Amino acid sequence: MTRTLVSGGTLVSTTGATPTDVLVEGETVTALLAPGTGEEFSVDTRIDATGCYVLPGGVDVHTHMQMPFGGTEASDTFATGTRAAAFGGTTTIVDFAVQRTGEVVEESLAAWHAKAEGNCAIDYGFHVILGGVDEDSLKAMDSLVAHEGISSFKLFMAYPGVFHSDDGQILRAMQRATDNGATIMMHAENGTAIDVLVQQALAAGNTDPVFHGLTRPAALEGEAVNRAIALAEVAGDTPLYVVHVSSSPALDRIASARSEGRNVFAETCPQYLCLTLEDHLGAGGPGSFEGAKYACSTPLRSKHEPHARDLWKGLRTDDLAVVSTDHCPFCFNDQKQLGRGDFSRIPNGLGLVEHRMDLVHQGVVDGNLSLQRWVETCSTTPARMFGMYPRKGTVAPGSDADIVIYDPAATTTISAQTHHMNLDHSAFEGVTLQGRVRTVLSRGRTVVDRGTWSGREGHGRYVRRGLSQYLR
Ligand code: DUC
Ligand code: ZN
Ligand code: ZN
Repeated sequence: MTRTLVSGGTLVSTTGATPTDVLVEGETVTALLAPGTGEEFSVDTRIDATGCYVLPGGVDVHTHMQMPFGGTEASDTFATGTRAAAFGGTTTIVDFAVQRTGEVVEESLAAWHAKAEGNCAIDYGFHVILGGVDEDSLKAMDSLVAHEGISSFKLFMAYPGVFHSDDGQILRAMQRATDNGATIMMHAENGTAIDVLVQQALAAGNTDPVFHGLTRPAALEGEAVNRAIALAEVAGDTPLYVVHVSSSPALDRIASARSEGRNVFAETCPQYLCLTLEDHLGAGGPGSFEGAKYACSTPLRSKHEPHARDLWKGLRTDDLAVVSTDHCPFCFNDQKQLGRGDFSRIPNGLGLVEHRMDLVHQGVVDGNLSLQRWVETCSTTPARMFGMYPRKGTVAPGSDADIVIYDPAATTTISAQTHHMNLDHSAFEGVTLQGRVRTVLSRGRTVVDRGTWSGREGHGRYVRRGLSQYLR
């Protein structure tokens, strides 16, 4: 069994930042050592982490690799997307297997396994999107929880005719989840009302990308979050996890449910912390299609309203527990063009799996978040929220040796020319951030070192997950 010693670094965890050496044997962390005391061990590899943070590999619990969506398919495969994730310090993803109305859930899941197996560079798990809630899919939830390591199901209050579930279907799925312990993940936007606004905007000749955001107002995110919280209460306090929270009204309702002690949890994504409706979705002004790069749902919010400030605050107070990416990349030169002349046809999604750790670290540098909270929101809590802790999300004896050595003194400049995602543009083109991923270990194997790839497709293994570890 190979032995690796990571020495000289500062181990950052949810509770502190302490000079610590880390001993790895095979795929597992076997000891945390006082600085310098590892010298007595005979090891195969020594990694000098002097001046660097040593942290648990990032856990991104919201990705869509090669997902068919919006008339096309997300441009990262499991191979390209997991490699890019590793370059950015993420060592586990949880992707969404999609069941559409009429499809057998187990068959949809098998199709996602077939896409991922043998192709992933890092470990991966699956949630299941239930596009069709009926007797069969409800039954399937039980067996996926019991036998397949799937403990979370995503429902959509948006996208009528595609993924949308009505309130009755949502209630039934929540009741089932109350019984089997699963978490319901909710895309909370009032899709029926949004569709009216979209049709009215198009009829008025408002076709630019910015109207994607203007027709999905924050009030309709807040309304949907409120309804989801009420339905989860009626279903017996079902564990509810609201995905891609983008706005103050949505966050307010989550905070108030949490203050009542409810099993309500939420994530946000870097795009909502860093990008805006005016500067990005509205880029180039009237007549420009540039903003299509930034069309995602929930949408980017106005810089003239306090959404981003409130989201950072929510991350500090734990009303937002997790930062994920909702990585769902579509190339500008062909895929995004589907929406030229009609914003409602722009494939929704941004490619960010590579940049989450750096972007949130910049929040630490800017004073928005503590160093410990960076690790907590990007690694430890997502692992616990989705039943992977302590195997993932911590550097501790017995945990998988998923380790990032991060140089806070170096910088990262983001560009489509240099990123590793299969994407012809970047939402953060030309942006320079403080901090840089130096070395990444996935289950004890060095996969990235100073920008050089030494990983392997197929190294990544499927992670069977347990129930959320946050329930009362
Ligand atoms: N939102 C996106 O922007 N893309 C994928 C699906 C979703 O809900
Ligand atoms: Zn969604
Ligand atoms: Zn998503």
